[in-house]
Amino acid sequence: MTLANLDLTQDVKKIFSELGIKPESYTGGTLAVRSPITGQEIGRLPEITATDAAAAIEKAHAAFLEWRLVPAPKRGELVRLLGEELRASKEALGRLVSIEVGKITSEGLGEVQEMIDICDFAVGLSRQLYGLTIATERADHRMMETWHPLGAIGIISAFNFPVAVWSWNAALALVCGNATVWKPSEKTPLTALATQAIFERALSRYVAERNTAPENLSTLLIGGREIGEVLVDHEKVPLVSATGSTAMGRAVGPRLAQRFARSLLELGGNNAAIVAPTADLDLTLRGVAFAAMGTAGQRCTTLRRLFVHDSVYETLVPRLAKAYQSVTIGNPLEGGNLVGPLIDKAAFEKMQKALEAAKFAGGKVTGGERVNQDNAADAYYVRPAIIEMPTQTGPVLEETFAPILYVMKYSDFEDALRLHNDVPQGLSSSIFTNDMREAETFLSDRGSDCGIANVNIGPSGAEIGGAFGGEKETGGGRESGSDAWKAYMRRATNTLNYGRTLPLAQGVKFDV
Ligand code: UN1
Repeated sequence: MTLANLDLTQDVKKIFSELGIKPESYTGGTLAVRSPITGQEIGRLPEITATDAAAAIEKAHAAFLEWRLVPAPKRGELVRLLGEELRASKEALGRLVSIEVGKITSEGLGEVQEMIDICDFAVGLSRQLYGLTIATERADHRMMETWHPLGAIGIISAFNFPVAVWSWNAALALVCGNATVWKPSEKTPLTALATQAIFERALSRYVAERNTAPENLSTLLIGGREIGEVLVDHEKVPLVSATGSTAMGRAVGPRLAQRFARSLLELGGNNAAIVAPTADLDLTLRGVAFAAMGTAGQRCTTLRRLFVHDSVYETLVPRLAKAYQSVTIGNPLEGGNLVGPLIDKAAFEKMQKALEAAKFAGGKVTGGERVNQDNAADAYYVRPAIIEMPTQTGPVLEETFAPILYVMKYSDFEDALRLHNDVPQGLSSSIFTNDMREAETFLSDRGSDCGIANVNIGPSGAEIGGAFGGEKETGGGRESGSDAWKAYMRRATNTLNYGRTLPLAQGVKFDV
């Protein structure tokens, strides 16, 4: 079937009826949603007003006041059920992700798998919210740390991981004793609606099993920027976790700081890989191809800059260019296609602007043109672009959310390392090498300055077990695995005197 004849509204209807969502929740509203696969409208959602959003946040705060009293392992039980419901709805939600974002089927399903994985992680975590006991300088005293729930946590998510980002935050926030309030991207409210319905299923099972849970533990706010602002400015929201562009982070961060609320920022990346003389080139080729072209270049971890040693440049780069020419582009729901569409026309235009700027800066561009245009006028499919750049200038320093890979030649490892770090962003990074010194140097304190640094795998596709996030303009936040849970709790230091005297710290005397 050609794209022009494809009607995705039937698919959406089917998925929503499977999830028990009524048509009035996604038709007849003011927020139009388009599928990037065809460009056709697939839903119209009612939007919340700023006043109602503020009232919903108050209710979420009330939910937090109750939920924090439930023992953490019991809270974990709710997240366990959420994981089960996600398993049951994996096909449906994964397909909806593909329809709303344009991801190929395995990536749509992979996104739901990430949600399931973080639920499993959070269930274990619900029995491991531990603090330290610290040696005190006073006799008959004990000093310890206790971690307490924080409040109603704001979550602002981007279109490219429309549901996984919610789950990384929500699964942890919930076991940590918080309520959540979610403002998804305006481009992907359908998957948000579906996720909220799945959460509610888990919640009703939890309550049916005679557990206590307040209402409004998870709140979904559908709306535009002004609704995000309500969330950011609301005094009952102690933390906002925001994923999106650096520009968004620049707007959100200071507003939160103004009222001394916390921010967890996951902003732009400009991820690079170094291909060293000893690299396994077959493995490198596959690693680079997935990281640079996968998800049509629309991951924050997408590989955007490649530094290739001059001894392997002439072998690797033509092979890479060939892979770019032959990669299958088209309907992401059809098996066999590896590159789906860009999210919308604006994304296409930004990509073309970057290509122009690269040419102007002396870049040799292969690919980047629109394809499949005749079939669906409002869908934006492109051939991924590979650009040989003489130097790291102009658009190479920016994150363009599209499949563009800038390739640069190097001869000295230290030079490559310096250029690698010489961009404003600091999310993810890789080196392809079999030289132990290079690999270890890359991971060392004078190596990659990113939050994620890999050897012999690409920079994208991180597992949930590690802390995810980056430095510099990427915003400094960490979510998902490791001890990222600490961001969703407040720490209290407790000192306890079990003696009969009152020694003061630092030897202070104050006898009244
Ligand atoms: C993002 O693009 O916003 O590491 C997050 C990855 C995924 C997450 C990407 N696990 O590519």
